[in-house]
Amino acid sequence: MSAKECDYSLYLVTDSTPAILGDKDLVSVVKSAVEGGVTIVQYRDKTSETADLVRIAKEFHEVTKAAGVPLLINDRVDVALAAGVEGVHVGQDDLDLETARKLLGPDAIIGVTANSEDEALKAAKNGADYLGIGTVFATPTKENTKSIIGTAGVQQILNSLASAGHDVKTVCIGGINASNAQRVLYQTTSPKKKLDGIAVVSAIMASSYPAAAASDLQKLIANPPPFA
Ligand code: TZP
Ligand code: MG
Repeated sequence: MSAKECDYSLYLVTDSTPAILGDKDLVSVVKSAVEGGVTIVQYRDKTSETADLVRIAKEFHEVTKAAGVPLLINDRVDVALAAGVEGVHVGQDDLDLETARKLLGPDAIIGVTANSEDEALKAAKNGADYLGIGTVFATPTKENTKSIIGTAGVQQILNSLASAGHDVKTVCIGGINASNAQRVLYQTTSPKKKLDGIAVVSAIMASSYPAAAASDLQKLIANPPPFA
């Protein structure tokens, strides 16, 4: 399976802040999460210096590569290139998708944050491999988010992507954990399109048992929700 055809079902976004990571070792948490069943990892770090970002990205990559799990870098195309990882995730205020694609090439995985139908349609049209849709629920992990769109907002975005004929992959993010993951998947699904996965930060990064947290989430995702 090429990196492009990757499994988005359980998408881990890392967080190195003490409020979430506690005194755990960052690379060990990622290793445990991958062992527990995370299928794709995004290294998100808003504070480290560039040289540290590249060094940590390379450490992550040793772990993810061995497991066949793609590694993406948040915001920083230069760091992705320097570390030789599989791709990037860019927000609406980051380097634009077209430039990121030019720099990284056709085989790179490029994801874009989408908060609205317009943002989603534009990113899909411009060749994003996947969209990170959100914020679904309010979360202390990222307080300065734009609007909270709920599961209904995610479903509306999925519907308009399907109506426009886009088969872009989709995950959603924001406040998702083991107690609501199945509901999120169920409530966002429409006859036209369903999410390819869920993205979490604190549900895994803040856990004292990241491998168990990941495998519990993976079981919930893999089993049909009991709502239907
Ligand atoms: N983008 C939208 S919400 C969010 C990001 C990076 C943080 C999600 O964190 P958590 O802990 O999974 O709610
Ligand atoms: Mg960003």
